[in-house]
Amino acid sequence: MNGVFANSLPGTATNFTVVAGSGRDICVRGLIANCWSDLVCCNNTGTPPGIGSINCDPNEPNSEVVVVWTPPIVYDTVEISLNGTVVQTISGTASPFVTVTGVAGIREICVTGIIGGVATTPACCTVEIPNFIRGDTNHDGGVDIADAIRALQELFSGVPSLGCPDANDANDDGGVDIGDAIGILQFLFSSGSIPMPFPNCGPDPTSDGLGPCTHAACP
Ligand SMILES: [Ca+2]
Ligand SMILES: [Ca+2]
Repeated sequence: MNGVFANSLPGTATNFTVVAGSGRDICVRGLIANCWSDLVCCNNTGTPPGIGSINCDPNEPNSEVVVVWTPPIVYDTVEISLNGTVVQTISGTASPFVTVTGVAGIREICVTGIIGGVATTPACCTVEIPNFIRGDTNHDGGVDIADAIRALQELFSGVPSLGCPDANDANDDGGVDIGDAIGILQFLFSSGSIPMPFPNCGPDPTSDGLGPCTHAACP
């Protein structure tokens, strides 16, 4: 295969199986009375079997996702990509799981097997780890008086939320209420502070029951 000896079979053999898509020149010759026949070759261009199903388990406070898959064959290597960029490459004989770090926001993770230089169809999952600026109620990238006003409007004037309750939870107590508007005002005008990830975009370091988060300032 690809110019390298792979196997020797009895003269009565009529078939030999290689992994589909190994992409190599496969050549056969016969030996009789100490004389070799000419080589007869073909190119194995089939598509190797895909990686199968994968499971993605987000660890939200650490911005990590544990990815586990069940490879049907042993690949040469396995590539793990995050939003289309390969972030890890492991040996096909390594245990079929990795931890992908630095995941924040809505992201697609894909696992692709590579064998003989041919890539399988990737198996993908989509994970969502909240990525937001705490206290930035109006999603403009900073925290100022407009965020306190917006928080009050959402609570008392029917103004719709912009889709990230974690950002509205300015005091990080796991709920959205008047205390968050007060928290923003105390941060702006007295000695109050706003918990992480403020002032940056980031995940929520404390678990809570607040729903999904999409924050315009943290794509
Ligand atoms: Ca703001
Ligand atoms: Ca709160």
